[in-house]
Amino acid sequence: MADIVIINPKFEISFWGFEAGLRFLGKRANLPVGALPLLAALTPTEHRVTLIDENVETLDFDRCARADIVGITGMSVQRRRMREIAAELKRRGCFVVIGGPWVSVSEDYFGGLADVIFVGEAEETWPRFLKERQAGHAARRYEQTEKTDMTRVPAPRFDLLKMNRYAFGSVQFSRGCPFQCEFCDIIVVYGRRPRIKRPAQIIAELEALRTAKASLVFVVDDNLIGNKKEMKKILRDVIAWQQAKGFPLTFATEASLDLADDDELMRLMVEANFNCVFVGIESVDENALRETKKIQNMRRSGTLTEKVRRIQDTGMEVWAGMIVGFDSDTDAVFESQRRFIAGSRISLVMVGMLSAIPGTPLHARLTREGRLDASDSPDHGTNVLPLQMNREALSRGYVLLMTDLYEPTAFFDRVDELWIGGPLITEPGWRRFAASRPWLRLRKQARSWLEAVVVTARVILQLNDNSLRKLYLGRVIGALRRRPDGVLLRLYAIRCAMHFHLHALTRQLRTQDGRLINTY
Ligand code: B12
Ligand code: SF4
Repeated sequence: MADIVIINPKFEISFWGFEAGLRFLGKRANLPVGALPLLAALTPTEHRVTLIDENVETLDFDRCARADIVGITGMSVQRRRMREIAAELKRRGCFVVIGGPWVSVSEDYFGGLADVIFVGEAEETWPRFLKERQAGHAARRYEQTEKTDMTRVPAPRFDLLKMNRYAFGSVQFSRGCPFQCEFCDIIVVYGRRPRIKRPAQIIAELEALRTAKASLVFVVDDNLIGNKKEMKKILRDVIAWQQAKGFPLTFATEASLDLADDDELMRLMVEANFNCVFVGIESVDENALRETKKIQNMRRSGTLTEKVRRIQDTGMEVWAGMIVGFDSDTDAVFESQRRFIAGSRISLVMVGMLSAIPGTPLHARLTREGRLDASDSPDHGTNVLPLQMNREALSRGYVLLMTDLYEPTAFFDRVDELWIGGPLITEPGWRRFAASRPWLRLRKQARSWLEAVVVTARVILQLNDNSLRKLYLGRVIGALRRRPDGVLLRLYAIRCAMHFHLHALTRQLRTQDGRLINTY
């Protein structure tokens, strides 16, 4: 038997980390990373596993030093902390193994600090490593030859995490994405063939989340709709489960923009109670989309704005990813993105400077062209040397764009245009079901009102910026007057908390000279 500790290191501040807004939700992190509870479930029961998420609890190095194996996971925005932790563990004589999205694309990053590394998925290699180590002949590097068969993945051990400290629960329906965007490492590591769990696996995980009293759940798929036909079947099962249980969960996820071309798929998502979908739009310029092979976003069934509106009109909010710094971008890109977003009713938009993640076709091309900054902390926030702008102009334009987007009035005008001013209602799937069930309606509305009041009160009482406090309160009262609905008000109050994070993030971007956070 081995005593195993697996660590999720502290994240650096990032767009989706929501670090500055979490206290208003009474939470410490956005959601539990998928790897920790899954690795615990993959560990044979003869071993003892302890999970430590440094984002919600203290990392006790003395405890780690007593373990036989210490595992570390992490993505790009954790890589420096991963290295610090590994160094400290090595100083204490620990046996350190490292896996996850960062080491999978940057194998040499940890050098001698890792006794073993895991590249890519680990459903087969993790149990194999444990067996081989027990037998005294573990390798130094593991990589699966075949992609994981998702129909055999066990339910994650969320019971080993402090779930009440996270804002969202998490569940994974599928892995992989059929597209081939040039900058994307997801398809390099997880492949282009979407692989989906069986309905029974998914329903069991949803049931576990319900038992753990989660209400907001992020479906952590690379692209939920990679296989539309199969996903429709899954969604029908999720709808049946939601109806049988009284709609306990509200979902958010990530999907490609071709979602807008499939009415049935959008309808099924709405009926299953998906209320937000994060979409990589990247650019409004067809030349940039062509350059980066984002063909699914190119004009065929309408303009980008029309596609976004089609999704929004079903009752789902669109969150967007945008990129500046493509080869075809000139300094006009900032204004065109600003205009597009202002007219798109998208409140949450993550803009990043084009960055080349190791292992991607973009990284290979820019290496050939001699256009990469090899530093681990590039001076201007991205390792890409842009073609038609200098680096200062790119990072300056990026920071100004983010500042304009998260200027409080601009942000809340976008929120209001979507939810307050127009005919759209939040969670229409749940509402249709609850229409003939007054108790169900009442229960959810009461809970939502309470949460809306608590979050708003925290924002008002804990914020020490008077003008922001006034603005948030004014906006919430305005929303309350025009749409007195608990579910909508809860969403609105959460938007205040999210805005505060983005406001803090953009302020940090402005005041930081040299290294910019958040893009690479
Ligand atoms: C869902 C998701 C999110 C969600 C949830 C994030 C979270 N905290 O869990 C949201 C939308 C919030 C998000 C945010 C961000 N994300 Co994200 N996200 C994903 C996505 C699509 C799936 C992640 C997931 O849960 N997968 C399921 C789990 C089970 O898979 P896994 O972690 O890979 O684990 C498997 C193996 O890697 C391995 N393994 C992992 N760790 C370990 C450790 C050991 C010891 C071993 C043996 C094995 C092992 O075993 C597991 C089973 O096979 C990935 C893409 C991807 N497929 O990785 C991007 C991804 C991880 N995100 C990325 C980024 C950059 C971010 C942000 C920084 C973006 C931003 N600027 O805001 C933020 C960080 C926010 C934060 N603090 O959480 C990048 C990271 C790049 C990299 N290569 O490091 C990825 C790869 C996508 C991309 N290219 O853009 N993300
Ligand atoms: S659609 Fe998203 S996940 Fe798929 S290849 Fe493009 S960037 Fe990657």
